[in-house]
Amino acid sequence: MPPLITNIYTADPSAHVFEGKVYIYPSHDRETDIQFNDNGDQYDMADYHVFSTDSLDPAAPVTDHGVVLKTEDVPWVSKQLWAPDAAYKDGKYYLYFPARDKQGIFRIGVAVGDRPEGPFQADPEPIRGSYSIDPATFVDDDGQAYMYFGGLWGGQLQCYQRGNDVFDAEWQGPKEPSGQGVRALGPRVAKLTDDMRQFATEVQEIQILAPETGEPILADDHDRRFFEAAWMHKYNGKYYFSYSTGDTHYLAYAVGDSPYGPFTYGGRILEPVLGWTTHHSIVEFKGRWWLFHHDCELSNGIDHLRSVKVKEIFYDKDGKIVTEKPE
Ligand code: FUB
Repeated sequence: MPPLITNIYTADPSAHVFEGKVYIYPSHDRETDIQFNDNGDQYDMADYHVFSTDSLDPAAPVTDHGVVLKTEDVPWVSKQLWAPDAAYKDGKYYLYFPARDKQGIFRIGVAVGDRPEGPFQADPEPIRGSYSIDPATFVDDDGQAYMYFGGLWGGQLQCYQRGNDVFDAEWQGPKEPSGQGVRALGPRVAKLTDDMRQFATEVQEIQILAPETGEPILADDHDRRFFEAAWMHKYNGKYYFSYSTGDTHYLAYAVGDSPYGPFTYGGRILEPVLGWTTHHSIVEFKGRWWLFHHDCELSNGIDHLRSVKVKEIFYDKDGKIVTEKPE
């Protein structure tokens, strides 16, 4: 399947339907001399573009709205504008983005605009109490917004084992708690304030449960444990939390009855693609469901030069996500 966007390298697509069109908020990958490492230093992105399309037909044009935010626009950022997301509420559009602050610690920022394609004006400080990477915002049917976030290794989630917002530099780099019976670190969630610019509640850890035991998935269950790339969508009244398993390169999902979980592991949405990372979003458009993701086929396998793709997904009669249309 060819990439959706070919004029620049793009990754980590967060897709939303705004004003009847699909808007895509991806990372903008760029060339670098930084060598591949497990800390992700080679993902050295410096700005964001926004894309939109009227149709997900493979032949339909995709508009690049150009640069909507860059490192120099955000006073607290030092480098690495990683996977963003966007949200709409009460007439405003919000662009959420993780980046390293001047101390090298990942925080999550917000920028506000009047249009889905920007421009966006960044708040001068990151969201208070934010940390790690990969923000995914979900606005529930009652209008309450939630932010899911977190990512291991270079994403620094393992640095917060002493409680929220206490950064432990000892755990920096490609390592995470392990050992027999050790629970996997969970993604995080917090409600957002009505103005969408701060956390309204304490950050909570989310539990992903193994269906066979009803217990939290363990840290050495690499095929199913959370690594990064959180996404939330709702289908038939159920909350679907989906994520990347990181070093095993799957996209997986888990289902729950509340935006806070717990979520019970449901299966895989995408098998490994070309490239180390895998990241995604799921959105309904014109009555069909779509998985946006990325791979490295366009760059012939260069890990930090990725391209956004899209494919249709389906639900079976039990609400399981399937990649082929059920009979
Ligand atoms: O694009 C940089 C990082 O790679 C993202 O934040 C992760 O989800 C992974 O895709």
